[in-house]
Amino acid sequence: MRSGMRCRIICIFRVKLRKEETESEGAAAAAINFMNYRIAYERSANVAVSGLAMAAQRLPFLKNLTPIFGASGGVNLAAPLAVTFVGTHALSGQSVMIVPLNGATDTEKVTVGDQFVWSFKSDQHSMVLVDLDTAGLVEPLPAGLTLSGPQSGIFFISGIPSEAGEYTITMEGYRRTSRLGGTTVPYVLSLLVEPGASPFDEFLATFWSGDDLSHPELVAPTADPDGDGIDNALEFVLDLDPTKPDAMPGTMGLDPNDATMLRYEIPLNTLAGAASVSFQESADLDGDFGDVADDSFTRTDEAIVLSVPLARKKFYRLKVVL
Ligand SMILES: [Ca+2]
Ligand SMILES: [Ca+2]
Repeated sequence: MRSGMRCRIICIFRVKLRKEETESEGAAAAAINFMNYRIAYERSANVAVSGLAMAAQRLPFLKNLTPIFGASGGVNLAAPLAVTFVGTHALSGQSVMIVPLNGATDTEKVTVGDQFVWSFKSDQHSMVLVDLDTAGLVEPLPAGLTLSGPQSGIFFISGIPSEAGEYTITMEGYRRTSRLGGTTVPYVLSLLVEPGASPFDEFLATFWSGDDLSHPELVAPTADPDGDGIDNALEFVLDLDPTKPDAMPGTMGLDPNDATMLRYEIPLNTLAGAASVSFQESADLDGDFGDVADDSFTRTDEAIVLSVPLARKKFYRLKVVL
């Protein structure tokens, strides 16, 4: 019974191969090897005949499937799901494909803030339109990237990504703007956008390099290697030099519009916009500092300004959280 079943299946595929007239002898041999795997699986799992019909429809593509099976080896690769999910864009010869250019692949990586260009065309006709499958997402492209083209038949996904994440971009090209006929097989691009160095890290890298950047006593946010009492996080937010002693910057005086108010303005590093900056106050240096109310200071990209009623004695300090 077993040998009879096996023979019958192989015959089905030989007939199919001749009918299609698209595959070489090598492909026919590959098809038979592939079926041996399937038979091994089906004997153990008792899969119904419908599974064979599915495999038969896939026959023109077997030449492309076999390297994937060969890499997996053994009985495992006989699982029907492996057949179903082999990337359709990798199959050639039967359909119009989207083809990445300039050595690009379907798995790419870019860092936030870096320029990214991924160009592609179709392997047969010229595409005039490309749709991005949103797959339920509002925006299939990472923030900062756009789809453009065609320019001489070439489309581009390009720009400077601004948000880290893993993106699956499914695209489909059309020969006509009506989207009728001439459609490519969907192409799936997996794009990993890695977070870039933080502004604080970049700040440190302008003062130290190499191994120094891995020494916490030099580069930790709370370190104060120049001993000026201003830790590195503050040196960054105030745009000072963490390797040379600095005085605390800023101007203090009466508010020109209200002589009962104290005004203390401290310039800030415009690259530290993501850092939290606020004031704390205390009646003496021994007591606990408490947060100054939000409406008592104003922060912009360039400065933070404290505005509080004059007091006989009060201590303020700047609080920074990177
Ligand atoms: Ca310092
Ligand atoms: Ca300093």
